[in-house]
Amino acid sequence: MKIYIDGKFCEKEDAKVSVFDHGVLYGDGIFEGIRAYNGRIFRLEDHLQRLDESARAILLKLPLPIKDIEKAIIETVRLNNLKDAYIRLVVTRGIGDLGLDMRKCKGGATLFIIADKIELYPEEFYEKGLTLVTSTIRQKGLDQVTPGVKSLNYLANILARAEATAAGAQEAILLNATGHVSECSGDNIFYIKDGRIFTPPTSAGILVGVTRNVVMELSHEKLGIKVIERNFPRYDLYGADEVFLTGTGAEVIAGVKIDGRVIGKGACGPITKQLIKHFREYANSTGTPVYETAKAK
Ligand code: PXG
Repeated sequence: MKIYIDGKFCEKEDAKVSVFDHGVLYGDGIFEGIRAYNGRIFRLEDHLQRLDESARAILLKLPLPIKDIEKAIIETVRLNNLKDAYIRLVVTRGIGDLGLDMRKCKGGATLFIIADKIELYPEEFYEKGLTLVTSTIRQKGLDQVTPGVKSLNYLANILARAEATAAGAQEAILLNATGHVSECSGDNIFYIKDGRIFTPPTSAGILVGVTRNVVMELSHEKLGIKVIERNFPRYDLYGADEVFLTGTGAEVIAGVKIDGRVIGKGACGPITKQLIKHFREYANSTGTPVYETAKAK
């Protein structure tokens, strides 16, 4: 496996960052999780735009222009000979001293890119759906570093996921400070009631997922259903006809049991099934080509 790190490619064993890197010392950095389908990188521009916005939000100067980061991503996938891939891009503050002062990271940000085979939920989960629990951990408020910044501070999400695992579930729902549903530890959340589709708005404290946006577009274009963004309590999920999650890793997947309550008929429902189908068709027919020079968009 070839890893990109600060302008060079090296073997996995040699891909190392310093113990003085503020990404390691403080979680001071940002990342993106991106997928490639069939030799094309899915919604690469959207991920790069979010990366750029996250960098601005944390006063981080990206080590390369976005166009060059794009080239480095494509090259990483190409060198690893991958058609379907999970790409992790990380930008840390770089090497500093033991203090908090970002000005001490004089060498500038460190950028690394890993492209690996994807690990999916087994196909049966897409038919049977996932079990979810509400986490005891609250979503960060908008007055903190907003959840919209994809920062290297994922401890709350990791601990929420651990609660799900301990409860025999696959994902955890995070409520925000007002008790409204925000998102899951690594996915956005939607519910369907009487043919209408709802999802929490940005103001609920969410990462604005690339998959979330694609599903909102597909729902409108393919099903004629305009997704409604609104705040709701978890009780609306308990009474929903269908619940589904979206994320780069999970794609579109149903949630069929929440805090012990069975949702709808307890399996992936008809509208979620349609969205899974449309998402897969779309994902396999779009994206930035890795192995051709011609731009297919
Ligand atoms: N919310 C959070 C908190 C996320 O981390 C999403 C929503 C979905 O966003 P995208 O752009 O992917 O549709 C994410 C991203 C994993 C894993 O291993 C998942 C994410 C990040 C890191 C790891 O499942 N999801």
